[in-house]
Amino acid sequence: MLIKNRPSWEISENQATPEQAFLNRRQFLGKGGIALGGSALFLSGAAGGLSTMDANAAQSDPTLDLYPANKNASYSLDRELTPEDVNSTYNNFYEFGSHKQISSAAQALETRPWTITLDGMVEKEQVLDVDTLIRNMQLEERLYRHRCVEAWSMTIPWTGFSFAALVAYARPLSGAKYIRMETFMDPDMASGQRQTWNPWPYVEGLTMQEATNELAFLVTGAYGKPAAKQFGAPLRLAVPWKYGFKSIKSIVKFTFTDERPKSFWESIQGAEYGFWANVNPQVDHPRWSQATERVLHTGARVPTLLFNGYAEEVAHLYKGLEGEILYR
Ligand SMILES: Nc1nc2c(c(=O)[nH]1)N[C@H]1C(S)=C(S)[C@@H](COP(=O)(O)O)O[C@H]1N2
Ligand SMILES: [Mo]
Repeated sequence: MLIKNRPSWEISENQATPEQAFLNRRQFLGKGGIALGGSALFLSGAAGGLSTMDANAAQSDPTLDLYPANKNASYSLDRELTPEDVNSTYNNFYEFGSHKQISSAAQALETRPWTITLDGMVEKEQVLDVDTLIRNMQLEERLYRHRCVEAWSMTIPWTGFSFAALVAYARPLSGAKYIRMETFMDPDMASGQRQTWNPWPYVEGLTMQEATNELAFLVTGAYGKPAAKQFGAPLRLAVPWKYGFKSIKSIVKFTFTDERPKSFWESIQGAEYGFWANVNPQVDHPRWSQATERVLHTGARVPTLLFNGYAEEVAHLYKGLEGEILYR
């Protein structure tokens, strides 16, 4: 199993597919998509394993008409996008297994009907149908970096809406300082949740300032269509200046609170995974260096940037907090 499904980051530099070959292949698949329709699904399915299944799931999505959303040009990047077939077959989603090849198992996730609860310190608690919520928000596409704490990275075309818009919609009370987010809990559906030693459901948290920062994004789609289940459909977070584990998937609840939430990973291993978890190449993980990262689809090792390259947008959020463990 492990030998057959060797993760891309284990590929040495000289074995990695040259960038040009990937570009050519992407152009080929792209053109095929226009000219061949159904057979292009077969082509990408053959190459990536799951794309046909993803495409079928996306086609039955009740919000399909909202895609592709307009690109927000403020969030473009100097990095090549991770090909969709690479991204959709290498995922971290412990609800469906503790390894990266969970994309098949994640198809068990039932994403409709799906409700989102807004509760805690808000003017009025609300339980919203996810499609009603999505249709009330302005969707846009943004290209974001994604840096896992395990030192691999991707670049993803997410579609979604700003977290600040959800906060406005929730009408929090002035005393609210944090937002605690929770993933679904359904051990019948998600085999990983039967592993009772983990503190399910998955929980994450942000400060109100972080959640309302322009970069905090609630993802509904990727690659120009509704999000594949393994990406954390129907609603997941993207906070690209933080390590990937902060970007909680398949959210069912946002709770406004004055208490700092304790996350899933903090509960499991607090010495390694803290509340802030901002990307910093100079602060090593207790068991490995964070100075560089392996670009998933090329295998190339590149320097990691402070706040994952987003210092201009977010560094001001952490002024005066130098005494805290901001980078773990
Ligand atoms: N509910 C939930 N959210 C989650 C995770 C998870 O296991 N469960 N894994 C996190 C980690 S460690 C990372 S790196 C990203 C992975 O997102 P991706 O599979 O889209 O790359 O999701 C994050 N969100
Ligand atoms: Mo991660």
